[in-house]
This record gives sequence, structure tokens and C-alpha cells, in this order.
Amino acid sequence: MTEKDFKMTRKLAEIGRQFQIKGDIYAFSVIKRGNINATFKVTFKDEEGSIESYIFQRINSFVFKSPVEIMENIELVTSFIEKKSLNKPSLRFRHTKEGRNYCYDDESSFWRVMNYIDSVTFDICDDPYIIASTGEAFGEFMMLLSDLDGSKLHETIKDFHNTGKRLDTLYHHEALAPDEILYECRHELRYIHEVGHKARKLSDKFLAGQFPVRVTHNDTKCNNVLFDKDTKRPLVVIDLDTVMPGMAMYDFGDAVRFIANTCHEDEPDVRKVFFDTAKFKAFCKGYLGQAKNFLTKEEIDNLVLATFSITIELAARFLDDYILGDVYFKIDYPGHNLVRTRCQLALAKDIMKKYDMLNDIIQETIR
Ligand code: GN1
Ligand code: MG
Repeated sequence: MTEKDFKMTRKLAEIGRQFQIKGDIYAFSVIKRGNINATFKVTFKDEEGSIESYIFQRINSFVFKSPVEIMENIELVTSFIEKKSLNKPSLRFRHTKEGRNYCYDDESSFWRVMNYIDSVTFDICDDPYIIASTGEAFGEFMMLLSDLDGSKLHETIKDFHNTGKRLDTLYHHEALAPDEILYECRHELRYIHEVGHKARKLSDKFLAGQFPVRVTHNDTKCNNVLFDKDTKRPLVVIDLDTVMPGMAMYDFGDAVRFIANTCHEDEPDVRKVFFDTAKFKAFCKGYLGQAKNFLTKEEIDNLVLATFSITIELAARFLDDYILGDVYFKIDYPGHNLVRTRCQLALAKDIMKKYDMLNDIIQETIR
């Protein structure tokens, strides 16, 4: 065992004790998913030899300034869902002796622990059945929460999907950036300025009270749905850190931004990046099957604009982080955030090209 692994085992064991988990650590591995938190699968063996696995997560306190509020939101949402969705596994968080669903380690890092659900996830997905099931899972998630009073939830990251504010932040940092960075990002910045007014339209209208406030997930990537290994049916929606009051349309948009991309979110060769209409159609079938029962006509008519808008918003966030020196998103190599930006912009341009066709698919699906 390396020195690093030894230290980590000790740390995880200490967290496990705080959450009253019996036994000793038998194995652990890092789950390399997500751009923000650190996630581990940790397996314990107790005195009788029985083995149990858990998910341990260290919360990124730079991104999540009030993690206790996040855990309050999560408690509310998971218990609300658990009461309604019988026969399905649910996310259960461990509690400390004091009854808290979080703890701190000796370095003041914030930790939480939940049950491990044996399952598969998909980072990229070509199977229309899985894509439709992902849509169904997110549609159902929102339907289950449709009668939860959103005002009970904390807005854990203020202005998270306020596209106008995200763009203004980028423009502000652009004005302060050194010339070589501005030169390097000139094409990306030019395009974002060109389409910014269109991309901010929906979130401006939402802030003016013109769309319903719903309980939304706010990070609807397909790898946030766990699937049964054998039946390939969706089991449960995970990553509830950003569950907040928000726009339904953006949850849809964020999901198809990710799942209908022909490539990964950070594909360096943008010539390969397209918005796949067949994947989009499959997602719409699953999602709208659930969501057409609660979305308004105006929301449905704006789903494609929402897709474009959130893609531009994310591009602006990646670019802003690149300009600031990668302070927010975890990166695997220098320039990673610029690569992500370029990939999202290539996707946004293709969405624009296919705009009318995508709207037709939506109208056909609800008919
Ligand atoms: C971040 O860490 P992860 O993958 O759950 C980000 C999302 C972005 C996503 C892009 C709290 O999510 O908003 O869409 O990266 N989450 C936060 O991959 O900023
Ligand atoms: Mg997330």
C-alpha cells in the first residue's frame, strides 16, 4: 500500500466511525466521475465477516459554500421521493450519533456517506432504449417532486442557472484578462457575444416570473441515473447537490446537451461534435411521456431554446474558469476548460442549425 493510500484508508475509517459503520475497511476505490466533489466506494467487513459497501463523498467547499443547506435539501427530497416510489432503491444517507447526515474530518472537510447501489451508469450512450429510459427517469423525478413546496428548499448556489448573470460574469473577467488569453479565446468570445442575447432570454423571463418555478435537479447528465445491471431499467436519479427551485426546461436542455452529443463533453476534436437528432428523439419520447402531463405549452415550446441556452451557459462557465486559471472545475490537463468550451460551442452551433427540426420532433412526440 502506498503512503497516500494508507493515509486515505485512515481518513475513510475515521469518517466511517463517525457515521457509525461497523467493521474495518476491506477495500476502497476512487470513483472518477463528476467535476466537483471527490467520490469513493468504500467496502467494510464486520466481525461476522459480512461485507457492505458505501459511497463516501468529500464536498468541494469552494463550489458549495453552504453544504449543510445542501444536506437539508437532500434529506427533504429523498424522503419525499422514497414515500412515493415503492419497489425502487432510494438514496439513503448515513447519520452520525448526533443525528446529522454529514460530518467533518480533522482538516475541516465536509463528508457524507450513502448506501452503495449496485448498478451501471452510462457516460456516453448509443442505445435508444437507454436514452429513452434516461428521459423517463428525469421526467419521473420531476413529476414525483411536482407537489413538493419549492420554497422549502434552499437556493444552495445562488443564480446557478441564471444565464444572463453567467454571461455578465464572463464579460467582466474578459475585460480584465491579459491580451494573450483574449487572443487565444477570440473566436469563442466572439460567438458567445453574438448569441448571448438569445441564450439569456429564457432565464431572464423566468426571473421576471413568466415561467413556473419548479423543483429541479439542475445537473441532468445521463451518468446521474443509475441503471439495473441486468434489466437495464433506471433505478434512481443521483447527484442531488443542485436540487433547487428552477426551470424545468433547463433540466431537459442540460440532459439532451449531454446525451445527444455524439462525443464526450470534452472532445478535443470539434469536427466530431454533433447534436444527434435520433438520440434527441429517443430522449424526448421517454421524458415527454412523463413531463407532458405537467409542463405548460409555453414550456414545451421553449425546450429547444433551453437546450441552446444551457449549452451556451456551460460554455461561458468553462471559458470563464479557463480565463480565471481553473479555480472551479477539476481539470485533467492544462487547457482542459478551453477544450470543454470549444466542444460545447460546436454543439451549440449544431443545435442552431437543426433548430426547426428539433422543434418538429418535440411537437410530433407530444401529439
Ligand atoms: C459540474 O461535478 P458534476 O459533473 O456533477 C457542474 C454542472 C455542470 C457539469 C458539467 C455544481 O457537475 O453544473 O453542468 O459539471 N456542477 C456544479 O460537466 O457546478
Ligand atoms: Mg453534479
